[in-house]
Amino acid sequence: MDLYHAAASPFVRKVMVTLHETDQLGDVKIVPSAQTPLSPNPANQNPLGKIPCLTRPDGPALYDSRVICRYLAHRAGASLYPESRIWDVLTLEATGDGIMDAAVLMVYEWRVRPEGMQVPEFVEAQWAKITRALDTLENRWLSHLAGPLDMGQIAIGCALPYLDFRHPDRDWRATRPGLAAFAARMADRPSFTATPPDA
Ligand SMILES: N[C@@H](CCC(=O)N[C@@H](CS)C(=O)NCC(=O)O)C(=O)O
Repeated sequence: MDLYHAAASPFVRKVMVTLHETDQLGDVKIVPSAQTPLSPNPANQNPLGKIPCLTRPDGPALYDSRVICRYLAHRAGASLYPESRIWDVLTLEATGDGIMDAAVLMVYEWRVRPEGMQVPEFVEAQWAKITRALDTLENRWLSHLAGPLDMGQIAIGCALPYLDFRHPDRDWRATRPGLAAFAARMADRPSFTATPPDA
């Protein structure tokens, strides 16, 4: 299988962490594919032009990190989507992905949109989404985050260091000690130390 990949992408990192955690790294060839909305990689088999995208020998290419991670967990028989708490896991994964979406849009606003057309209020509105999501995680989800590894934890575990990577001036830890401790725990896992974000 080919994985369209860029080490800066938190969505790609979800897939890489899943490959590590389910011992499937050897089944995937990494295809470097750094891109922006204005410069898609024509070889990428995701018609939406986004990464990650995973090609398979026995079916159409898979895209969206949620689909790819679920496929990989199923393929490995891994218990990253436990039926007993599936709605919590999927909601947590959606929260992690939403944080990443907002954080990536902030980057695009400054990097992709021409000078003079950038809208600071748009950037701050994205950051407001992130702070609401972080507060919800701190106030509602810490006990789940302390439990056995699942895809919700992997998604949040990838979203938090992406904030440090792209938005280091925003001190999200200051009022969220529980989440800060969770981020530190995840950072120690071999699957995370092996997949640091890289520009
Ligand atoms: N929902 C998608 C989001 C993927 C995404 O936004 N990837 C970014 C890189 S971090 C991308 O490919 N951007 C190029 C574009 O938006 O055209 C997923 O979970 O895979």
